[in-house]
Amino acid sequence: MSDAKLIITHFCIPEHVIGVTALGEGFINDTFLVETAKDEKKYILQRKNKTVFPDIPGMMDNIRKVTGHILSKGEITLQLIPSADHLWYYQDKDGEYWTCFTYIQDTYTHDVAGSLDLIRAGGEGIGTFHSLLSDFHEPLIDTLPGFHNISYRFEQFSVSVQRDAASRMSEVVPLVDEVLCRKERMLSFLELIQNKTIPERVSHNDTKLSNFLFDRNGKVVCAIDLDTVMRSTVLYDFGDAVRSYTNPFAEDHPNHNQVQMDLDRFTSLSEGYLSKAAWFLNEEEKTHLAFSALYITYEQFLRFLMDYIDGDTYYRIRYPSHNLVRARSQLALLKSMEDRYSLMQNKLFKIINTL
Ligand code: GN1
Ligand code: MG
Repeated sequence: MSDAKLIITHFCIPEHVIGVTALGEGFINDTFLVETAKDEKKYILQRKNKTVFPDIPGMMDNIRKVTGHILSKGEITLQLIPSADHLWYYQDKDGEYWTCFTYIQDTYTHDVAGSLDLIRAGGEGIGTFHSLLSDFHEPLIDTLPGFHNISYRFEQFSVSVQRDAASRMSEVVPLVDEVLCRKERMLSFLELIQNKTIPERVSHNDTKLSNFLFDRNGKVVCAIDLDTVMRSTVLYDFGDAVRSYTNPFAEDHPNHNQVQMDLDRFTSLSEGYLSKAAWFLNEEEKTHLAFSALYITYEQFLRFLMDYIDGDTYYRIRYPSHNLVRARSQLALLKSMEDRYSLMQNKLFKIINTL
């Protein structure tokens, strides 16, 4: 891989760079923290995954438009740094795409939500993000076509199952059955999106907890990882947040018996989200908030399982069965949501009626 220290010289950073170090454990991109001689001025450098993202210039244009819209309202968001060629990315001699944006001081990320207050704040952050973009009308490209389209995911899944590239199918037959037995129900939700009963808006499409920056008081500062900002339903974001925030354990928790959709967490998240978003959601959206959680958790279960069957070609893994553990963990979460579905609906009904 190209040297990140050399790459950073291709971006318009006025301060003297003193260090570039690898940051975090992204599943998809490689991320670096750039430190400068000015203590308070830091940047994030990222090598975007061009196997995952087919049109990185188009994706960066989406991000520029959306962050520009948020900035124009005087709100905080990541700010892109242009390259010396006045582009929102730099392409190195190996054809790799790099991007750079501001680092926001005194902010924190979390992998697992430790308190109901944090969960409520996360819900508010997602609702605020949607709300700020509810009057955004510029065109956006479809960065990852079919990203949350379960019909497309079924097609991919069926190819993976047929191919059995890593000869792992014999291990996962019961899990494949768990995918197939829910297929029709998931397709009927997709139908509501495709026939526009559930409207298209601007959404983040990856609202797991760790994709938001929090301040020291536990309030959301802004959304990060804007790679998947596209036009789609905001229900995908709510659903992904329920998947991520209501499970007291990480998404790859190995003890599946402990994984569950915790109703108190769900209530705090929903209260936070709806306090900021209820004003623009239509009745169909409100009615399907709870189901969106099942849909997205199901999709994530399918995607982890598919990657295991494929031989771990998409998600970065830390150990050989990592994707299988992730898939089992998401299935446990999904089952818990199914068991508590009517409780989730009742909670939402109460929250909406007391707003
Ligand atoms: C990936 O980029 P990151 O790590 O925030 C994935 C999401 C999954 C998530 C599961 C582009 O998100 O769809 O929900 O992992 N992003 C992409 O942790 O596939
Ligand atoms: Mg991402």
